[in-house]
Amino acid sequence: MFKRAIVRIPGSNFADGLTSVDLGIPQFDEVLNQHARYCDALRDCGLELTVLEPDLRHPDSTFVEDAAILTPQVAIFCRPGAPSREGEVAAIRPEVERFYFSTFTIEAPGTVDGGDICEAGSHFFIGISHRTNSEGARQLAACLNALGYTASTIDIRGMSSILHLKSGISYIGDSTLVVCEEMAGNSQFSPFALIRVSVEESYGANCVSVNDRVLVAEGFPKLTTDLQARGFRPLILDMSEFRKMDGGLSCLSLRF
Ligand code: CIR
Repeated sequence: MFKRAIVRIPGSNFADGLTSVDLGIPQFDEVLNQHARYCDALRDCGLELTVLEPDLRHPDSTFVEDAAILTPQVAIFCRPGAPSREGEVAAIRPEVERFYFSTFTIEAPGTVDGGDICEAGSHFFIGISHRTNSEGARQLAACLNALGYTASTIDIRGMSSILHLKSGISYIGDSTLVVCEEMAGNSQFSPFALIRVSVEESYGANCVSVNDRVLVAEGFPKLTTDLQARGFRPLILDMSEFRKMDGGLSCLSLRF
């Protein structure tokens, strides 16, 4: 069970962040509304939130998930692969250290974005992407192994529709992975039950299990029905403005 989450309110320069999609410019009022509803949803799931002020030095800093990986024992600080995001780690470090005595930091030349890291019980999938490199994956796997977890890598660099590993897969508990079609054939997923997300609903594959609910983006009825059929309880949130900046549900919080 998660007890807490850290989020950061989007800054007024949110639209200056990185994006690879052509879905228009985010409307800032609506960005704030959607973020507020996301925070309310986490509270409804029983979490106590630490809400950080906007950080105008880093337009992408509302995507807090990319700066750290929180395990029950240790907080791992990432080294984001995009130069414009590197400073986000120093900014969030003291906020995370309020809750963690034990930390580990990915060092150069390693790069790791938290969005590439999918915890699935005692195993971690590490995406090798245009943000997370092999050296970062090696350092992270060594840290996780020392904590008693197993880890393996998945190369997503050839998948043009996916920025981060977790854009395409989510672990939602009960040995179940939600997986986009492009990744569903990966033999590493064979120990898991799969909920496959059709190409049309592929953005929905980034969902988040929070205690007894699964946060799911609005507009993906087939995925929502499939989750319900397997006994999960979807909580639907409008993510249209974050999607314009390549963001998904998981990126907006650090849950622990
Ligand atoms: C970026 O390109 O870094 C941000 N605009 C979006 C980051 C989304 N994070 C995530 O999927 N974990």
